[in-house]
Amino acid sequence: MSKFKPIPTLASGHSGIPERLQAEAKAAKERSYSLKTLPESIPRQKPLKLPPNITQETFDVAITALEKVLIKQAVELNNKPLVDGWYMEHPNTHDAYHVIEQEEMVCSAVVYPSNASEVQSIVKWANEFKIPIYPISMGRNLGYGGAAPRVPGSVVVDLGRNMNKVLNIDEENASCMVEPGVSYFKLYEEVQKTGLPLWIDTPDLGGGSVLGNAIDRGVGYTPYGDHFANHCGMEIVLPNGELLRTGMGAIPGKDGADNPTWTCFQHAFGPSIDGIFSQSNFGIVTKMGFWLMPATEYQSYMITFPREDDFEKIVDIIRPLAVKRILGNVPQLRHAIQELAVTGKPRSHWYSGPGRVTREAIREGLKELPFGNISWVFYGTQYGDQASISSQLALIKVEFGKIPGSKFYLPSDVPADHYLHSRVQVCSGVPVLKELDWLNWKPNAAHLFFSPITPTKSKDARKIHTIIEKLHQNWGFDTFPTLCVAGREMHYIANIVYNRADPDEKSRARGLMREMISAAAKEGFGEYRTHLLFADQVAETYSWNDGALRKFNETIKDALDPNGILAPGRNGIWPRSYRDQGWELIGEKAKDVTKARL
Ligand code: EUG
Repeated sequence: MSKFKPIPTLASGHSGIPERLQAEAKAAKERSYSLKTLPESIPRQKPLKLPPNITQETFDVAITALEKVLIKQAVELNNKPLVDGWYMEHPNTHDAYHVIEQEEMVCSAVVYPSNASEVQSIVKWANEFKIPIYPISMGRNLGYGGAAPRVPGSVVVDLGRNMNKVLNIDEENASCMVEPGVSYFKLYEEVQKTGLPLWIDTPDLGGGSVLGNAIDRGVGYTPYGDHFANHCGMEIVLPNGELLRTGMGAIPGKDGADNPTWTCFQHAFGPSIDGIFSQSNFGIVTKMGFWLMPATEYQSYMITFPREDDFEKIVDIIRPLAVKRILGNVPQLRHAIQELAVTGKPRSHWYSGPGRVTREAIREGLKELPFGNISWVFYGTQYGDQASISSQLALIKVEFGKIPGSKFYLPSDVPADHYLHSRVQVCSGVPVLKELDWLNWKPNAAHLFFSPITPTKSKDARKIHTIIEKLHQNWGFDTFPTLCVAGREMHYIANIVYNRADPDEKSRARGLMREMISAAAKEGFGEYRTHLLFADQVAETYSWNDGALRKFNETIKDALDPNGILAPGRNGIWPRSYRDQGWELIGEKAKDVTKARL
């Protein structure tokens, strides 16, 4: 008998696991908990965190008023013990992967709207009481802040719980329209139910919100992997409570229907404004359209490379293949250490000495795997009919074959439990859980992503890799590089895995993050996305011409949200009333985010 309650299923709630993954989820959770030394929760050390400048009395009045504007009794105070939980049972009260004290970045309450009109009411309520609200779709932005509000004491607006419908699947247009609480798992199941030959695109893990991930400009791995690029049409509640539709959705459909071209054409007429609602705090997206990919034949593969310094050659071979779109999706280049990590075995299985896992230990560990002493692995997938896949693969083999000792493998060449089989699923739009396993590297593991953009050119990629590698060495962390190839650029994702129970590790993770952001910026590199606590520092690196971009964002923010109620500080955008009050984590403050005003 398992000591755990069954993991919530999709049938029991929007955020649950599909039936097909029950057994796998149970096993993954048990592995994760077998390494956990932290208790499930500890008693709260601090009183309920109120919004800034709000007394208990005003807060009580405000909460009573908030309950009245909602159909359901749908407000919960955040006064119970905080539970980090597990991936499929994650909190909406704080960041499950806290990089500072668990209790520092918490909300005062969570509210659950049931429709856009209730979201409008909540926004009006926030303006009336001057209480900051922090919308989440599902709160699985893990590694980037999870469900935590940047301003503690904010009221989290959990859109997903009651707004989780796939509103439409359009067979002919190959598109869909979703609400914030639709996960990749759920969209996949819903598309399967239609029996239509359509694919969704999923990131490495399937629990996240399709809408939320896209407005954070997340990435998946089919040819539709750029999620924001493949969205079409948004409905948005503005910070003044007004409801807006973008793109062709701004034209009223006949007799009150949705406009039939809403999910066909992105830009419509006039300025293309969808982008300003991604990675911002300018509006709450309540509906979003996405293109689905017509199902096709496909072939996944992996190529291994023996030497560390094959890196340059690999990158320069990838570039023309990617730019010519012979590589049709978002392939990944990973370091050999990830081959060890993704087995799910803890770090201690591979290395018990002091400091970082040594190259020697990686070499030894690789003997347990089928590929010998490798340094890099390229995970690719080709699409189309068999004839085009064959001709693409022939080209790809010739190109990578120029690197001595490189080896090409199909899924049929590797053992049934090898990670390549998981890539086969992800790269054909089947959401999985497998990627969770490499979090077992450490006990009580949490992770934090450092995500710079590098041109797909060997010199640049080497520069970024060297910065990351050296600073990981300085701060005592193993380096986990995953390069997600978009084409002319690659998202270099360095995953810092740390033990949540160890304050020293957390402090070093913060130091490492801070120094990587700053060292990368000195060379002209910047991040595509970051954890909430580093958003100010990253936003500040986009400083060209005396911070023209920041000023532009502030102008929009102040015009749309004069009371500064919507997610203040998200992506480094602070409303006027918060600016220069000590909130921005820049300059001296960036040196120790624990000293921040929180
Ligand atoms: C990954 C990729 C991302 C990201 C976080 C994680 C992949 C990890 C391309 O974007 O933001 C294996």
